[in-house]
Amino acid sequence: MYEQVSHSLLNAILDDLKPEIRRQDLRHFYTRLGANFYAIYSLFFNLYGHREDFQQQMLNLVETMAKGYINRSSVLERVDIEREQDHNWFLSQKWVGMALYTNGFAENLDDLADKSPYFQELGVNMVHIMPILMCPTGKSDGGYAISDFRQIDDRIGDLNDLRRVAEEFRKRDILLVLDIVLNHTSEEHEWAKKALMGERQYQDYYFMFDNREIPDMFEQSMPEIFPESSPGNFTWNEDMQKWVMTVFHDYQWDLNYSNPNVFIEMLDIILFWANQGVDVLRLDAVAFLWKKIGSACQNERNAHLILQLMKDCCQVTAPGVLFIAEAIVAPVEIIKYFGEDAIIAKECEIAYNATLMALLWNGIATKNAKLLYQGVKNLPVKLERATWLNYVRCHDDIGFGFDDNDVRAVEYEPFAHRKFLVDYFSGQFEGSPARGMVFMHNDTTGDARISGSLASLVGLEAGLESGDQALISDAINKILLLHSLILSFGGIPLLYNGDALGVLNDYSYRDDPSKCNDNRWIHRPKINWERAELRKKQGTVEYTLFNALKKMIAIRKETSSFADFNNRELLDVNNEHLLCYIRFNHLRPSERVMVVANFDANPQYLDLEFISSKGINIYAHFIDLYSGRSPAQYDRRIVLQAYQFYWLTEI
Ligand code: OTU
Repeated sequence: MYEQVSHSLLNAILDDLKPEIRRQDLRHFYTRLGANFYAIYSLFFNLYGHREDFQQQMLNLVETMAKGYINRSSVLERVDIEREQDHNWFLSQKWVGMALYTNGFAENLDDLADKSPYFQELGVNMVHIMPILMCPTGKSDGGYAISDFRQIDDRIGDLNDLRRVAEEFRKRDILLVLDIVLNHTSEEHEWAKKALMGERQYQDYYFMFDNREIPDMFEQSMPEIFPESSPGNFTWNEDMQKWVMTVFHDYQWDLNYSNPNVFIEMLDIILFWANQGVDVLRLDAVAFLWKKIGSACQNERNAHLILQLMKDCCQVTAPGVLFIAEAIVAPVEIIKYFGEDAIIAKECEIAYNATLMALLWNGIATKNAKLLYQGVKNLPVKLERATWLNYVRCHDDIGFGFDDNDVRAVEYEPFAHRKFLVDYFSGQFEGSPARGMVFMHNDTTGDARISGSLASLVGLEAGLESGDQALISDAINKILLLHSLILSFGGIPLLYNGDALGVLNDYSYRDDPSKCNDNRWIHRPKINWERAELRKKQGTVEYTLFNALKKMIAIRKETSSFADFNNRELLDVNNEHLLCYIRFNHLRPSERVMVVANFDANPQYLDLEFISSKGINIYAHFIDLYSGRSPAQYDRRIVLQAYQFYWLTEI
């Protein structure tokens, strides 16, 4: 958009650019800068316009983008242009993701590059390598307490190794996803160290207070994230004689985005990683980016403005790079991380579907899909060019963050129901086969979350231990059921390292002093590759799971109705044990797949007559895409066994 105030500023900035920047061929850069400049200027002004150095900061911002562009390789620039031309590329059903820790999946980055055939074997073509940057030993929060944003942890490798991974992935058409931990640094980061030395400029990168007055005001409305291991949101620093804001662990210092220097530094880091060949950046803990007294300090409007500004700037330098919002917050809040535009996502193109994840787990515990149905029905409609990351498990705990109104609508009492879920997954509920652990019980609020691997949470561990074949087979079916939904729901499915092999809880963290206070390590496994070979041996659990998922993934990729173009219709099927939706091809709506999943431990019927009003031809002949067979049918009802799913097409 052309607007005179901002454009005269743009002209002034272009005149002031450093000579080495001016000498470059910046044609594409200028076109995009011109297109986005009004938005960038407005957002930057909104956040920092009150400052005397605003114009200088604006110049710094443009120079940061220009430097980033100059450092972008021609290969990556080509990718940018290809993706500009095919701008819906990431909405295709062809993408299937997996999240892993480098040293959990392989020995190091080099070994990970060597192991990339495994991804192809399973069909995974988007790999989220969890944080690999420098962290202090012991105080690392699993990589999320970074002491140097540009250096790779030397136990894992170096930048050359990462480039090799990126190249290997690009050759195989696998997307590389890396984290950007925006919200905080380790207390050992250079900025924190300078702040510790008393440098005012760096103290202003964080939130620091001489006494409890302001911290106490903040605390009145801020929840606690790690109440057991890191209660409160501030930590007293003896050396500085100051209270430092530490929302997560006491060694993770929150960055202060009301300081434009922080914004520009972090943008520079984003562009640095974009230029290493990263396709997608997972922006960690984005809900927390803006702190305001009197609020929960999550989902603040300015947090959204910061993300919009980051997107606009990144589009100028590296438009092919996508953002994933990791905002594990209430359903109505998550949706806002796609942006505020009336139609098109202009914040993060992808967001974790934490709501679906929690609802799926609820379905497993209750053997019932009524809350799942209610929650999916009330999922706000996404913007165009925005997509979900659908997952069952990840490296974090499971929080039961669904909407209380939905919980009440299906006649559960929210507090008691969440207590039931925690009891169920920690195996304390009578008859529960789950082997999870309670994570971060909050004595004041009674809240708690759950840790545990997928396989252990659905009863595989208990089944293998007792040799109970029925339990083992139920666990396998539950794992497949959950994946059948994340693979067909609409969005990018994200598998978690080990889940395709049925990896159980790993209790070894208890013996490691740096991990024993954080039971999330129970589900951050080290893959035993000898055992993983069992995926090739018929009759093993590994074989059954791996090959079933491999097949599901292959079918997903062939099924254009599974692409994500707001093309899902949820069906009320008059049976609360079943979740059922239709996915249709957005260009050819008659081409469709009816997905139905039975959460119950008993067989259930899908009554075709009941849904005939939805345009389903009850006399049609159905074929299940997954098994290739017609489903068992009885009196115009389709029969589903315990924990069975179908992907049905009509022929
Ligand atoms: C994220 O977590 C990471 O995924 C965690 O591994 C980190 O510990 C945390 O940030 C701090 O960097 O912030 O927006 O257990 O679900 O903290 C959601 C709680 C987050 C996590 C939550 C999450």
